[in-house]
Amino acid sequence: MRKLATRLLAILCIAASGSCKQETPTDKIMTEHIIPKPLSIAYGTEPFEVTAETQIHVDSDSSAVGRVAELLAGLMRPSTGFKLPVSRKNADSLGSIRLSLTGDSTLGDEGYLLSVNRRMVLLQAYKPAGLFMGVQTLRQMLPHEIEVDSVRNVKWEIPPFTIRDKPEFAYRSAMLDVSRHFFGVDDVKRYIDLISLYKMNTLHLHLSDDQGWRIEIKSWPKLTEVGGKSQVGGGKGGFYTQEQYKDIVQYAADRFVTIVPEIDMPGHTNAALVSYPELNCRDTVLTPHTGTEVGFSTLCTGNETTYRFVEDVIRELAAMTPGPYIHIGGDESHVTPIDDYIKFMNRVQPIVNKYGKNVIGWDEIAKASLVPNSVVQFWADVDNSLMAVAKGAKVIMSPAKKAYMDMQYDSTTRLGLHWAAYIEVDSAYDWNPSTYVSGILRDNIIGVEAPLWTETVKTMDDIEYMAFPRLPGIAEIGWTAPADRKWDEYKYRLAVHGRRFRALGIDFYPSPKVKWKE
Ligand code: TNX
Repeated sequence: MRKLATRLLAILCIAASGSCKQETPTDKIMTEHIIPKPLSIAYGTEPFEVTAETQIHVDSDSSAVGRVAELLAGLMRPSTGFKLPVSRKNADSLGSIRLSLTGDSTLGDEGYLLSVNRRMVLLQAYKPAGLFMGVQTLRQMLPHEIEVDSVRNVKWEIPPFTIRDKPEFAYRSAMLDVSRHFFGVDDVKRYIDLISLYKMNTLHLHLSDDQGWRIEIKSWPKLTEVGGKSQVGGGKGGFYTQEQYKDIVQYAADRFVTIVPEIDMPGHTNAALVSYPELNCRDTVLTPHTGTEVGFSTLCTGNETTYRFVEDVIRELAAMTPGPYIHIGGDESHVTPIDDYIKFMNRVQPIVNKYGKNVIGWDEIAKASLVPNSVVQFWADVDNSLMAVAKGAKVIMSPAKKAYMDMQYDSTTRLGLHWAAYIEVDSAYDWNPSTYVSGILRDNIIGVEAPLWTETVKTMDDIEYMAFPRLPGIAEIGWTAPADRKWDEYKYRLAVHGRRFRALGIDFYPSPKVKWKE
């Protein structure tokens, strides 16, 4: 009788996806707390238990699929202590976790189907990226101890859900400012790990600003020899060699994260100007900038050397960036006369295109003529962003009042700024990119980004404190349709993630808006 009731409930739940939480029959099934919330969940009866005998099977020769399987095994081996061998097998996956590519193109590039019952776990996707996304869901369905090295005495049960899932937006991004304070390769890799747990698929690296130039450019070596040696507060700064940058790009690609490098121009360029004074034509004494004021520097837009510089930088950057975009900044160029700014942007966009990449620029770039496929990133100025849409450009939504991870939570937060707003975890979650600016519609938007500027952020712990717990909310805004998102429900799921944050050693802000689980 009870089985029948459960089955009936499961059928009802498929119809009314996601709304079954209160009605589910067992406590085990109540453990649904996946972030971002999946498109639909149906509930079965008996969980799958991962044991010393469990194997991981793939049924494809694709090396990308093999890598996803190895990532899953690599996650589970230290905590469980099980061997979890990965092998290629076409049939008979009873007792195993099976990763499989299917011909179901309706899942899209990142969608997946995950079904769990007592006998097996079957994860299917149209593309390897979808398998990776499904693995993140599976990871969140395992006990949070899965994130810890060597724990014993945990029953490694996976609840019996059938999940069909795919994202609302294709572009789901975090930005890290490595210029104001420099963060090394290991920190960037950890950030990639943390954002990908929440299915973000893009990391935008803000590689240059007034305070420091962070990427080796072989044709202009002083950019890093000189411009790489400063940061806010006068610390030693740093930069990525091209080898290190490629290593980051590869690490990200293995996790289906695309790196979007940003060279901010023509403003925010003091570090470049100090390195090569011929790029400056203003009457100012140039010294390394270790403060936090903005808007005082500009490349000399009337000088041909500037365009040789820009082209060399973009050529070298494009050659080691497989992703489709190069971000050219364009914000707060307060000392560039507007006509010069427009001429500069009109000349620089085709240079980016010449090296096979599309442009992203902060919303000010909409003042220029936008070449086809240039994308505008809304951060503050509504008029600029509406102009971008009128010019046919797509938009990335990162409103400073909602999505800026460097804003303080409240006036007592030990780090951060508050020029845009104080942003508590509910405020960061509770907005809809498709209605945030009237006149910017769903179809104009490719996705969302959570930028983390680092004027006040010095260490990995600081990064974690500002990004968590807000970043999973931005990730959910990017993944889950607005109709399926409610703060009053999300806050319970987020509360459960506190355990996972702790297991991962994330130094998160324990917001009083959430009743964190011990
Ligand atoms: C504005 S957002 C900036 C950055 C600062 C940030 C601090 C944007 C495009 N420009 O230069 O770091 O505010 O919140």
